[in-house]
Amino acid sequence: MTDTDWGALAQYWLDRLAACSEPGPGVTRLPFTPEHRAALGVLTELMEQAGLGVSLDAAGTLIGRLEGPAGAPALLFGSHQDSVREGGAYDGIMGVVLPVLALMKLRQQGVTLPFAVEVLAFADEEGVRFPTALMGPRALAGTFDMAALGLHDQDGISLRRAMEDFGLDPDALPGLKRDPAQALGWVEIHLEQGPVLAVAGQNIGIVTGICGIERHMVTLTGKAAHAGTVPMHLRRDALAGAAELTLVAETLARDTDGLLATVGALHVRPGVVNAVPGEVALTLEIRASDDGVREQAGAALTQAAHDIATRRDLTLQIARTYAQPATPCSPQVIERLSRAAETGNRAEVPRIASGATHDTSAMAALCSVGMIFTACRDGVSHHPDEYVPLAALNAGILTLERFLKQWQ
Ligand code: HGY
Ligand code: MN
Ligand code: MN
Repeated sequence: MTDTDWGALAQYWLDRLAACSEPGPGVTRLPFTPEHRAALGVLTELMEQAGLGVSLDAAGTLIGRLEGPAGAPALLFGSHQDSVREGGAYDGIMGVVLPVLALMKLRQQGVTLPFAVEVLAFADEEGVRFPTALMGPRALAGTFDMAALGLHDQDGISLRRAMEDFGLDPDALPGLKRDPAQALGWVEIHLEQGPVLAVAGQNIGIVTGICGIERHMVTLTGKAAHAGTVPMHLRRDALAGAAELTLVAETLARDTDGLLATVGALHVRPGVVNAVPGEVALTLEIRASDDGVREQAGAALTQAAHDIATRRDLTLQIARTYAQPATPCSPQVIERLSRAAETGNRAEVPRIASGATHDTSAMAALCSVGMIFTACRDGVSHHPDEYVPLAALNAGILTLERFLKQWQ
């Protein structure tokens, strides 16, 4: 097979995995769902074709393992199987398919490695179904907070219940903690989800670090009322308060270098045309590559929410439900990946910071980590139009193949 054939083979498997989705535009594959189960079936087929031993751990992480010499530590690869709602066919899942194909390539070349290799498909990185994420890598790193099992999805199903219904034993999570001595390092290949590489005409970039992130659940409660009979000055309009907070967050982020703030989800009750909104639940997400900047913004916006609620006679519930610190990638792994990706002149391999978060953020608590970005068309992601060109798929597999061969 030529290198181009490997990219086409990757696209074949990505197309099959994209079909493991709820109906509707793009890909919707949430953790511990029938769609997740279907994706595990396709990934198992692919991993077995590459000669990997396949298992599912208590966190719902599918593990494809290539044994090395007895007792040898493992190089770890992988990403997440889940998507956002109506997302793309590459985010996460491409980071499982490409390393498996790189191992398949080595197998066809008769190459044996002096270490073991694992490719991991984590259940939940997006944190779309439950207000938490990264359970799989956090369990391996021993940093998972078991209290998160009590968090519920929008249907009131707890994470614990969803896992049990999926056939998993959440109480076995603490036992997943890995011995760091058995982990040589972690590499995640992921589409950039931005336009930088595409604009630069590059297929591959090496990630220098991942931004920090925190998420707050905010509920503002006023009083639902008739939209035609209650004068403006007598209203306790929860949506007006939520709108004010949203604009305060936007203004703070616009005015603060390196800060991003987003109100991504907002649920209005009663949510009808002729009633003053009585209650609004919204998500407030804050990102920055500097943890101090992010935490200051979190405190400032929490205070702003209290001030708005007081002034508008609303009650406020606000809780930080998720946070992960900014994560620098390992200089040694960056160097190795740059060498593996170099296309003649190392200066050609761009180094790029990640504004998106990844499973890599959590794996950094276990071992040295690195990331490879592939270009994506127009920088589009978290959208049905997400697309990684064949040349970038080929370059990704080639980079992984060289990285494995060069790791001695
Ligand atoms: O939200 C993110 O940055 C990632 O796509 N989960
Ligand atoms: Mn992702
Ligand atoms: Mn994503």
